[in-house]
Amino acid sequence: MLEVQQGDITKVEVDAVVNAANSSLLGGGGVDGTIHRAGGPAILEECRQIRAKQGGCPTGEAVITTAGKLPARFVIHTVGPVWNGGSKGEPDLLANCYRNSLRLAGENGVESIAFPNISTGVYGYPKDKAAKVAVETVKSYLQEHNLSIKRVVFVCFDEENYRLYQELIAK
Ligand code: AR6
Repeated sequence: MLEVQQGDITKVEVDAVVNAANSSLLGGGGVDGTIHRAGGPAILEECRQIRAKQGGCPTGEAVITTAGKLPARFVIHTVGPVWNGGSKGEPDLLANCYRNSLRLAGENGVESIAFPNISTGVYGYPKDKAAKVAVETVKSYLQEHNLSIKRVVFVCFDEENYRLYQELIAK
């Protein structure tokens, strides 16, 4: 049920791909830039519509759009916390990203979902700490909720995250 893969999340065959977005929902660098480039303009168009309605996406929250040209059906955009030393609510906010993404996926009948290592790039969240939050939160959320989700793939871009997730999943 929980899997780890190394590589580019836009290539993974799942129903929903999670994007590590920012509150503007208008794209950026990192995995966000790659998802918008690979998925094409339909994703940004829907993000703009959501932004017009609700004015962006607060940290820890998530919104869902088409996946455009990606193999997935949906992109779930969530906004991770910027790491600020760890005592500014970062762990709870990061956990909320995973919970809200899974909730939206469940509401849309998603059976397989891929997560990037949210906040561990530009937002500077320490990789070991973020990986623990991710795996623990996903495990307990799936245990506590009866969702359509059968498969969760943690897609790691770098070797360090890949190793950390493999260790955590093996436990
Ligand atoms: N597939 C999977 N993972 C990737 C990919 C990819 N194609 N590219 C990068 N990563 P980041 P953040 C990994 O910086 O820290 C954006 O500008 C990367 O190695 O993309 O949440 C947004 O617009 C890292 O482990 O996201 C926001 O402004 C992880 O994805 C801001 O960055 C997250 O790195 C969000 O920062």
